[in-house]
This record gives sequence, C-alpha cells and structure tokens, in this order.
Amino acid sequence: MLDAFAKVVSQADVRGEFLSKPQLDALEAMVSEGNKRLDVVNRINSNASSIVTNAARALFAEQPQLVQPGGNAYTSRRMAACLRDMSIVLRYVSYATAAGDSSVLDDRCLNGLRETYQALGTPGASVAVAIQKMKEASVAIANDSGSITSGDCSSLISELSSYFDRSATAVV
Ligand code: PEB
Repeated sequence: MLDAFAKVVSQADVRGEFLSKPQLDALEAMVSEGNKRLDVVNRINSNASSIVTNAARALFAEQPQLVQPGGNAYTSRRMAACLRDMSIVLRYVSYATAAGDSSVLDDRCLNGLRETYQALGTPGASVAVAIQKMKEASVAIANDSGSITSGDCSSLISELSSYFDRSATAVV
C-alpha cells in the first residue's frame, strides 16, 4: 500500500536515482492543492450512505430482476451484502483519493474481486453499473461549488473518476 510520496520514492529507489524534477513538481502540486483533496474526501465520507443507497436504488430500477425472486440481490441477506460491497468500494476509492494513489484500492479491494463474483454467481456487470452510479454522485458532490472557496478541481475530479473507472473495470 503506497501513497503518492511512497510511490515515487520506491520507483526512484528501484533505479538508484534521486527524485526527478517532474516527480518533485508533481508532489509539490499535490501538497499545495492538499486542502482540495481533503475536502473531496471529506465530502464523500459525509455523503457515503446516500451515495450508496441512491446508486443501489437506481441500479434496481434499471435492473429489477436483481431484486425479484431468484435475483442476485433478492432476500435481505443478499441485499445487505450488495449494499455492503458498494460501501466497501466507495470506502477504498476514498482512501485512494486521500493517498493520491490507487494501490490501496488495488491491493485490498479489487485484487481477486472479479473471480470472487464469478465464484458467487454475482453479475459483475451489474456491480460495475452500481459503481458508475456512485461515481456520478460522488463527482457531483465533490464538484458542488456551494459553501466552499472556488478553485479549479478538474484534475482532482478526473483522478477521483479514474478510481471509480478502475473499480468498475476490475469487476467485469
Ligand atoms: C466482496 N461480496 C460477497 C462476498 C464477498 C464479496 C467476499 C461473499 C461473502 C459474503 O457474502 O460476505 N468482500 C466484498 C468486497 C470486499 C470483501 C468488495 C473487499 C475487500 O472483502 N448483488 C447484486 C448486485 C451486487 C451484489 C449486482 C451491487 O445483485 C453483491 C451489489 N455480493 C453481492 C451479493 C453477495 C455478495 C457477496 C448479493 C451475496 C452472494 C450470495 O451469497 O449469494
């Protein structure tokens, strides 16, 4: 599990080199924009349960067979497992956003997840749709210009989006 700092240090160490100017510039930008990053993480954390439940509701509206008898989210046990899985993915996306690096998400959440779903008979493509819906809600919440100092958050938003995209790709 690495953050953006540990990542460049380990990459440089493999080559026995000092950190390069572009690496230092990228870290400097990350530090100087650190408050935006923490604001995004904080906004996701504060809205996590509504992000999860709204995305699940939208998924089940589009794919009602999931909640009908025989469906993969039918019975409250499976529904609970589904909501829990979505919340786990969102939590790891928030960690990756805080760390500025996807390795925590990759190593502790996504590694082997596709195979787990295949073994369970859980439709990975439906999980991917749920993740895309959490992405849309999270980006909207992170980008909300209300009650916050205005600034350019575009690179942070595309980074956040990339963690969701990575998660969605990992389950299909
Ligand atoms: C991954 N999910 C499930 C299980 C595991 C995970 C390991 C089996 C064990 C259990 O039920 O707890 N666990 C989860 C995860 C990590 C982890 C991400 C990462 C660290 O440790 N069903 C649907 C939807 C989808 C869904 C498409 C969007 O119809 C999910 C939600 N996951 C789902 C369901 C089960 C499950 C288990 C329904 C239960 C499957 C079953 O027992 O039939």
